[in-house]
Amino acid sequence: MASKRYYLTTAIAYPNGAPHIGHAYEVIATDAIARFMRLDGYDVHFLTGTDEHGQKMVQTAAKAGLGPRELADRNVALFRAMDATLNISNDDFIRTTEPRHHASSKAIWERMAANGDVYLSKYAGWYSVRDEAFYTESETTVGDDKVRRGPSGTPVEWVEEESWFFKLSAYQQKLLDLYERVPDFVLPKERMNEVASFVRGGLQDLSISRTTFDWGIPVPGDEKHIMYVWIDALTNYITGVGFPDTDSAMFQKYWPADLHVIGKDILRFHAVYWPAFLMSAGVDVPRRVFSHGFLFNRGEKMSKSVGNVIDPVGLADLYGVDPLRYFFLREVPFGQDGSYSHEAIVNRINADLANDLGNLAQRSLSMLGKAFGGVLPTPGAFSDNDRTILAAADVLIDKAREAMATQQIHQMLNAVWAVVADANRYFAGEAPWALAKTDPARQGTVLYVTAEVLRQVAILAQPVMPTACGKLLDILAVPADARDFTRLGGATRIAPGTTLPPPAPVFPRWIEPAAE
Ligand code: ME8
Repeated sequence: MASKRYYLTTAIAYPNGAPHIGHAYEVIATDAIARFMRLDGYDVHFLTGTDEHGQKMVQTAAKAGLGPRELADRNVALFRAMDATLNISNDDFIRTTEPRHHASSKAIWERMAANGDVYLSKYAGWYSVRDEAFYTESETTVGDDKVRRGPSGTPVEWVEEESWFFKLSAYQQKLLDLYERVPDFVLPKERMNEVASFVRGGLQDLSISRTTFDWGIPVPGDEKHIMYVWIDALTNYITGVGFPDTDSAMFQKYWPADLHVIGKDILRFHAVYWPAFLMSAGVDVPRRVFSHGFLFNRGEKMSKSVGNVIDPVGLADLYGVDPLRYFFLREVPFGQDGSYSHEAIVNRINADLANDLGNLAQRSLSMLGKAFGGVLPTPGAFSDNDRTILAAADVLIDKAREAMATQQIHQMLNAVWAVVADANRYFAGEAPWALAKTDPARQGTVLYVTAEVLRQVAILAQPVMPTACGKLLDILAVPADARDFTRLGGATRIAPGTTLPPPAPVFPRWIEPAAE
């Protein structure tokens, strides 16, 4: 079914260094959304990759005594390794140095030029290499240190050279119309308002080529110019689905993209420039740009045992991949800034995972093992308490879909963990351990209801913790083909009579290593 397809992307990272925690956060969040949509029956295409051209790459490479290609190759290997470690389920990884991307960037340029939106002039103004962005004089300030900086605080340098320009000014009204027609084109909403007021303030034409270095994609018909890196970078999103072959099955199926996930520092490129380029090229605009916040280390020592680990692969090794994924997505409301620290991570691991979910699973399933030989009993008539907790589990899928429709991943997790808390209260209140002698049938019903709630929780938390929830579903003996979202909401229940394997702990506690 055509409507059940979903195309989502991360930003493509500059491979001028090793991946950092911000890169990990973005790809983890996008992966959770991709997995959620797949489990919800969508045919998903998930693209990530690297943005390899531009002056920043040239400068960083030169400092390291490398060519830009060599620097990219080294770091791309680290990005791919990080994605593998973090269990990222991307369908493709694009490098902007690939021939398919050069062809696609040339094609979008030619389409914009054919539409009359590209002209030759001279650029004289400020440029931040760190941001790869042009700034007007009024956007810059000179600090006490006499260094002139752009609005993001990065140093700018004076650039004066012949340049091709894009008629961005011609797109002001069309962009405002887009924002009005699609009010959630940018989320969170506050960010949409900021973008719209920026555009209402007027748009200047954009310099889109450089002549002072040659690490980039040559401008068609004027090869002494290379494209401004953002023209080529943004185009990766259509290259990834087969552009310029707009008749290809890939392009037909997946474009326009449903979601570009990016950080707040690059919103203007995605919400202003990118739709304008696409309109000019006669290509549909994406459906949504979600701008996430920034993550900050609270600055403390991350672990007594490993020292100051802050690289994402080190953190995953230390805390475990799924606990780390859970921590970021539960702790930081998606769209807002957040901070992370050893203490905060350990707190989530021990409170939410080991205590709330892990203990409930371990206690109820080992009781099932002892009292019923691991065979899930047929429940008796449900009591009001049984019906209440089952109903809470049954509405979770609706709540989760509602939260995820606007990428509120933390809300989805909040809803699931509220049911975990309810289930713990239910379990404590029903005291099934005390029923073993007095009313074994009732004990069986309580354990059955608990297992059913655990099943729904485990299915719903899979997008965030794929491996751990897979293990939990294994010990609940849920067949591999019965773990998608069609199995939620009370349509099916965990099958009585199933023999469960002996329970193994899925969410270990963090135990602080003894101080030396
Ligand atoms: O901007 N916390 O690449 P990049 C959260 N190549 N997210 C962060 C972050 C932090 N501390 N630091 C960076 C680029 N990010 C361009 C993108 S897309 C066509 C081109 C996010 O490697 C940042 O906001 O500097 C961006 O979404 C992504 O990491 C890559 O940043």
